Amino acid sequence: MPYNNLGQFISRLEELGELFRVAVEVDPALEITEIADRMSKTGGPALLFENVKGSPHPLLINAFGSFRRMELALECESFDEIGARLESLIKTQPPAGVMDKLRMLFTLKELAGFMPKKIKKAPCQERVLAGGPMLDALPILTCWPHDGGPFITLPIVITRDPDSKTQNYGMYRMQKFDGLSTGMHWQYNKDGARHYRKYKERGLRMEVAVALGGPPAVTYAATAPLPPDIDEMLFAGWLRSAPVELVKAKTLDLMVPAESDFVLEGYIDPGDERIEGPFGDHTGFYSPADVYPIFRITCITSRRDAIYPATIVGKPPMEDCYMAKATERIFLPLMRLIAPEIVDIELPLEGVFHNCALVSIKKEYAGQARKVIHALWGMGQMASTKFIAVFDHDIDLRDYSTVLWKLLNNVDPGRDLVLSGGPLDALDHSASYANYGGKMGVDATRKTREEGMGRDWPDEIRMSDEVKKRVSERWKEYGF
Ligand SMILES: Cc1cc2nc3c(=O)[nH]c(=O)nc-3n(C[C@H](O)[C@H](O)[C@H](O)COP(=O)(O)O)c2cc1C
Ligand SMILES: [Mn+2]
Repeated sequence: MPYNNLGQFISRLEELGELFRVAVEVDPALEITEIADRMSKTGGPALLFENVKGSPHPLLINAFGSFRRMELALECESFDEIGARLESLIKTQPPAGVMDKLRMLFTLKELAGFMPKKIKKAPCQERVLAGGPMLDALPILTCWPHDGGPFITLPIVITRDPDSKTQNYGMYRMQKFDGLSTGMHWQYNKDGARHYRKYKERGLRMEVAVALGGPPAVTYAATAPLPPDIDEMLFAGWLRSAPVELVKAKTLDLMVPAESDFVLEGYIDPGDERIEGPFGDHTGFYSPADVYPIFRITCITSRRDAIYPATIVGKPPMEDCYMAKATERIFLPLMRLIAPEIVDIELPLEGVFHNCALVSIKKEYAGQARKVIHALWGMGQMASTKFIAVFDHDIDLRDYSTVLWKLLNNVDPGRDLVLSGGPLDALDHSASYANYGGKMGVDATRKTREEGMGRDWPDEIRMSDEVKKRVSERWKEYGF
């Protein structure tokens, strides 16, 4: 049974011993971060803080913070199981060009049952707050000592494309400026930012709704790197095998997830921007202050029993790592649509997802590793990847010792590097300029003559099965 709301997910976590309630008063400024960070680093449970200083609302954190809890959130045994479902969905389609396939994928009749359902009366509107410093009631965390202020860290930001009229749901952190306004940190390559640029160019006010909480699949879907104009709520419905219920926002022409815990309603005026940050980010460094739009709040609706969801990011591993690992597995079939030779992909946590991709391929012709490197540098959010290393298919990318062994032994830097430049992730601090800098691809596959290898590639050492078997059988006899 899919979870209809956050409360049901919390009950399930509690049943399975995956949640701990903290009854004593805790400070949302830094104290919760230190507690949650210790839990993240030691494989601890989700935490429900029932008594957060200055707020009547309980705060949930680390609910997605392990493979097990992320699997529970998506109601699967493994993320690969969802990847396989997506793969079989792709295969149900008639042959077509890659882009047609991608577009058609989300209009298939197999998905018709998972289309969002509009309802009239919704739990997220049981209470309505309008006027006064509305945000002050929420237990918004100040995460790290040098942060620019408190930040809403698990928001589902809802905007509408003024041309296609489709809604986007993206997770972008929001700095609380005062009781009525926040920053809106959508990076240049995200759908929310794309929408905002259109409103700004046309001098139009942009309606924005922000949902907090609700079913875990809805929260996860806002983090998923879906192609533009593909509805995250249809994706969430498909993930949980039940449609997401939406209700019209009280004061906006936007639909919001009906089971949300809170919904902030408001707008962004064209060019109404200010400095946001710094923020202790998921790279393990502070991302610098920069100019972003200001979200002005006109009303907040909520459930009667609303729980405030939060996360903290910082040096990996943190809660967001498990959300991103789910994405790595679920989206592998989509990457194969564009580069079918890809066998596997591993985004090491230390590379914080945008800095490093390890890829294995079934290599069949000269230059194929380079082809895959260039394909990934042109593919959605993968386009901002800084380092890509490509290996032959017979390697386990999660066996980092073997990965390093191949990388260090198979590569001639004079021949096997692809040095390039292009857009980088907004959080890369090593580049000379924001969002743009150098990139490196490494071909760590076996090289052929056509690829400039002037000698025969050596065979890898492997003992014969017959001798291995004989030694295993005689092992006791040796007397070790
Ligand atoms: C906890 C968390 C915080 C995030 N914060 C931001 C952020 O502040 N800005 C941003 O552009 N992306 C952020 N992301 C990544 C986006 O949610 C992700 O790229 C998503 O695909 C964006 O949706 P979109 O493709 O519809 O724009 C965050 C992800 C997580 C899990
Ligand atoms: Mn999107």
